[in-house]
Amino acid sequence: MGKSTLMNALVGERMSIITNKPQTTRHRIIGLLSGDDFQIVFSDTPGIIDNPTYGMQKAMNRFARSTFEDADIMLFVLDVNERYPDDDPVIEQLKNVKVPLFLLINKIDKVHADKVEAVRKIWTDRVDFSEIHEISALHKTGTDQVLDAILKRLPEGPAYYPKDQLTDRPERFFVSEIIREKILELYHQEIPYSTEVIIESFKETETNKGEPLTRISAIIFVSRKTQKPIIIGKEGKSIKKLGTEARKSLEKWLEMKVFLELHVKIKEDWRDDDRQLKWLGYS
Ligand SMILES: Nc1nc2c(ncn2[C@@H]2O[C@H](COP(=O)(O)OP(=O)(O)O)[C@@H](O)[C@H]2O)c(=O)[nH]1
Ligand SMILES: [Mg+2]
Repeated sequence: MGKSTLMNALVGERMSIITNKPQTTRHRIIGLLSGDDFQIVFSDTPGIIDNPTYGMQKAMNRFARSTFEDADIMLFVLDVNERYPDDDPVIEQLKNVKVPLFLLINKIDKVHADKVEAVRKIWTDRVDFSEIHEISALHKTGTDQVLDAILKRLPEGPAYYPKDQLTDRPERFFVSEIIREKILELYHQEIPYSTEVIIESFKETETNKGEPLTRISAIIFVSRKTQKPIIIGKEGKSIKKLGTEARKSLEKWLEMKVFLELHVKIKEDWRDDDRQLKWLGYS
């Protein structure tokens, strides 16, 4: 845990949503960092899910695995408190990495130094890493050193993106992610995992006082009939709270006033429906 937090720390903009729940990141998201003579293309991915049940999860695994094919440097972010059994398929995958492979022991702010040392020892014996760094992605401890190490090993080549570009995703994508982040925070159990957010319209206008205003209309798709009343809540209380929290977060991100409208629709079993998955960007 800490992949998305790390990418945000390194790119310096809020690219990926972060929650304390697993499977928050569903897509491969690119964050760009350009200097006078370099460009780093960071690729934040979902974690690999052991036993994917839904088509959506299989797609998430494909996004995660695709980085094994085209990355010049691989960063394996390990939560210092996380354990992997010896036969974990992730370990086998790491052993097959052909490019420089960094172990980043994350969340060192949460444990004593001897714990970090013990984890380092275990993983040094397990996998032949090119480098090991101890970091706190949250507090940006050790992240500058990671950046320097990446720059030292970055192959030479042309810049793929314009220097001022920060990501390959349109603004609308981040708007839907910010709403999804609030759903992950406010709802429990299966609800956030059964939900997808689609931006129906996104318009920059003005308030009647002439201040900039973005009007956003979003649809929340759930995968079962019974989930709709849960999203809405008693007398609409839950969705009202979601709307307020999401609007505040969007106003911060867009740096202007936001008018947000939320609708809930049922898309029966969308997580296993190839057509829907394609439409929702999971292919
Ligand atoms: N204490 C601490 N928490 C962290 C650190 N890095 C990430 N977290 C928290 O761990 C959780 C998961 O982080 P996230 O970046 O979404 O992990 P991902 O699933 O690998 O992308 C969030 O609640 C983060 O705030 C860290 O260095 N220290
Ligand atoms: Mg993530």
